[in-house]
Amino acid sequence: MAGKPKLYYFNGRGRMESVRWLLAAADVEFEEEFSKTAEDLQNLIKSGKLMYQQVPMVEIDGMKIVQTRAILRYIAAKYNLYGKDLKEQTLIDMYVEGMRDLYDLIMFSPLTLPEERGKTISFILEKATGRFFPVYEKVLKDHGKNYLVGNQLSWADIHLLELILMVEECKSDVLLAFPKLQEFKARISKLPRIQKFLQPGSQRQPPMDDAGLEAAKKIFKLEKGMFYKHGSIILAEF
Ligand code: GTS
Repeated sequence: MAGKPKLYYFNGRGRMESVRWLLAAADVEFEEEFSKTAEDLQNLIKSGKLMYQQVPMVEIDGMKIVQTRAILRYIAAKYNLYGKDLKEQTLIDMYVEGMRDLYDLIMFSPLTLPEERGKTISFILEKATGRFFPVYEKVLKDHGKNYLVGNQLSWADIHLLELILMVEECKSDVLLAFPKLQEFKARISKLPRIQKFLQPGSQRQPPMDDAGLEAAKKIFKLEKGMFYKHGSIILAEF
């Protein structure tokens, strides 16, 4: 029997968190190796395991998969969370890619310059409530089903719940005007595997705090000053 998948990243959410969510939803146990210092990452690079000298990387089924979306797509397909045909897969891709646009804004927001932080949060909330959440609210309302695609749990549902919880960390009542998303959140959160992952002690990571941010800056050598500017420019150097 194949061993557990092994995840290589730093000890934080970042790009790997969605992989953790998807594996948990698929009820797959996994191991993690954290790069805790720049030296750890350099050693991993020297080992030749990272195709682009970047993490995330996941060892699974004899492969060393890099590129977050490739990792997620493989896991989704392998564990039957990627629709039943090409049309459903494309719909799942369309939903997930939209979610990732918003997700990336949130993921990079801790790198915002302190004086831009308020603007960044407003920008995230504006995009969440004005652009992305209305799409998923309408999908659920129009087809009246429990899941976004094909009336069965998919990667899109898992990613949407993860995203909703992240946006709620910015503003706890952000779903106020989205009754279908409120129901969706309650429903998906109650699925036993998800419920387990949401409980303390799971491999779910907490939001980035100042210590985590400082560690990540050192590991990825961001200390020279690459900072995110409220969504319009990905990284602005100063
Ligand atoms: N497109 C890649 C993916 O989606 O996996 C980007 C990976 C990436 O940029 N990884 C960063 C890295 O390894 C770490 S993080 O941004 O995910 O925190 N950076 C080191 C480097 O030298 O690029």
